[in-house]
Amino acid sequence: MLALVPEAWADAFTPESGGSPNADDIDSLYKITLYVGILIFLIVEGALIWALVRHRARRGGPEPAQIRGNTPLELGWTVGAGLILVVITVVTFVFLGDIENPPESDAGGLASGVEVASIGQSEPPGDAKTLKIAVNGQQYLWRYDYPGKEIYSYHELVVPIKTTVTLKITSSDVAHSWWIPKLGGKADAVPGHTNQTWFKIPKPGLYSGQCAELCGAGHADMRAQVRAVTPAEYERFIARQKADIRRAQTDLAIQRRERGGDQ
Ligand SMILES: [Cu+2]
Repeated sequence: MLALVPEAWADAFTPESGGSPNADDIDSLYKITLYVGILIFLIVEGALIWALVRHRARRGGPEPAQIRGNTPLELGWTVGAGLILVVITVVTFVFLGDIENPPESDAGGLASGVEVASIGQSEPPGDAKTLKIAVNGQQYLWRYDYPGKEIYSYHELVVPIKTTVTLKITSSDVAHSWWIPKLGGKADAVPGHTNQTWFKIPKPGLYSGQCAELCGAGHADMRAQVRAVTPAEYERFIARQKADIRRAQTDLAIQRRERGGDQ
């Protein structure tokens, strides 16, 4: 019954993709290597089975030729395997740049120049036009700090579509791992160290994932969610979140004063 759940299959034999260009590139790279592997497997196993059948011992048949070593053949498959390795290495490096380096946001995304400044974010040169979110893993939840003063959320990260979002990932207790399969590779969240990853989501949607590093008794509950919305909805979310946090702080201050100030 567990195997019948569609989610259990995800993309069965290949990485999930479709939420972000880097996830698509990882998926393509994986498939290229997988298909080369399948082709070689079929050739090797095919030749083996063919030889077993063709040259099997027959009752009363002649003694088969006893062959030891074949220099051209041995050189051939050594050089052949080397060449395949070189090709896979070159193809990997062709993809690697696009997987690692965050691209610019698309037209219609949030972080395109002026808007970035308006949400209180200063851009270091050479690192322009991405929305930076600080991700913090904690037993057993994820906290997201958005650009601007004291705007954060837990569990669900809300981001604008068509916008390159770079994540600075760390942890405040033990090692966790950030992973939303459809949005790209996983990144470890390690105390005292910051890892970076990115995604750019083309259309509104909900993407879910799960902490991918056994981090304690509540690890199974340490899920994560990314909600992609239009830039306008994102701005509204930020404004609402800001107001909610401020109201909670004011309420707390009032409560403290009513109880006598020192509690
Ligand atoms: Cu965990």
